[in-house]
Amino acid sequence: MSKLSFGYEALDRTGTLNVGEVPPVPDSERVGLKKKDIAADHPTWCPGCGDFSVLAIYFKLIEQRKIWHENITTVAGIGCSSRFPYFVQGHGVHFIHGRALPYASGVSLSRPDLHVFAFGGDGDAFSIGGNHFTHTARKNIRMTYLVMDNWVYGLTKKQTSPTSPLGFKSKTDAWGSFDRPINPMKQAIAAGATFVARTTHTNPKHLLEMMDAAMDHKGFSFIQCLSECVEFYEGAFDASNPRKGGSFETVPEDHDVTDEIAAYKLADEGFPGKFGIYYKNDRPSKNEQEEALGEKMRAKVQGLEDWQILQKNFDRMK
Ligand SMILES: Cc1ncc(C[n+]2csc(CCOP(=O)(O)OP(=O)(O)O)c2C)c(N)n1
Ligand code: SF4
Ligand SMILES: [Mg+2]
Repeated sequence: MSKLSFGYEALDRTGTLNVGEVPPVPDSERVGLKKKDIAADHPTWCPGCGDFSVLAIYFKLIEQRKIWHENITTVAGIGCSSRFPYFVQGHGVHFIHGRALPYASGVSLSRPDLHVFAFGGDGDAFSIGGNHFTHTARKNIRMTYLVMDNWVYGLTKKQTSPTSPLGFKSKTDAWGSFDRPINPMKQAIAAGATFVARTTHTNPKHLLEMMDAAMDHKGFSFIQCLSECVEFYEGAFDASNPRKGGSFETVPEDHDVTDEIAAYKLADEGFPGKFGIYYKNDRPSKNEQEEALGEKMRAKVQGLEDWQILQKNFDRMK
């Protein structure tokens, strides 16, 4: 299949359709994009890094959910894990350290037709980006935020992160960390995230299941994904990996995902804990509420474009 004779492939990659080419095939006839269509740069991660699995599963999800190039929206902060958007052929942003969520919020609120995926690490999410995490969760802005938690700062070569366990020896805590680690699951529930799930890079099937369920959620969906840093924290998650003698247990079938207290209890279990959806509720998202407000305003001033309504409001403030 040559690129020139099949307009839609050219359209997907360049966003333009050249004169003389056949028009794009309708959405219903498109097939899911394969890895070869979505992979961009070769990942620069160390061989064996857990982040590779997350990328592979993101590709699978894109294929399975038939997300076309023009709708792929991948946002990240700074860190090894945050290099993610470079490796995906689609719209992507490698933004400021800790600031992936404000950027993703803007995209989500202004483009209701897209599902935004934000990716990052434990440092990016809970250290420098901790405040943004709290506010994006409480505002329930529609997106999926997957944190590749490796319990360390990988990119900057081994500093203590907010999820590093007590006693962890690093370049910032040569004698072992004294600081009580945060628990991302409790943090997400307490902040008001409406979908909170836990998975691991060593179980790709489960990871795909969680990402798929998160994408169906209509508010802020958070996934903590254990992702081993083989360079600076090798073996951190062995106790959760049956291939390393550990145990992988899913959330019990009778767990009520709408019960916040039950979710905290699950989150309070010692490592390796349980994997799956801990918490989920249907509180309206900011997106839905802003959309409803917009409709109400438009109904009051029929015939005006959105920018004209805004202009009128500004004029009134003068
Ligand atoms: C404002 C700012 N402060 C500090 C840094 C240095 N820095 C880059 S990545 C990083 C931590 C990354 O850790 P994490 O988010 O856990 O990602 P990982 O590399 O482990 O995937 C830090 C402190 C920076 N780039 N910008
Ligand atoms: S330093 Fe760690 S987190 Fe970064 S690419 Fe290497 S293994 Fe992955
Ligand atoms: Mg990290």
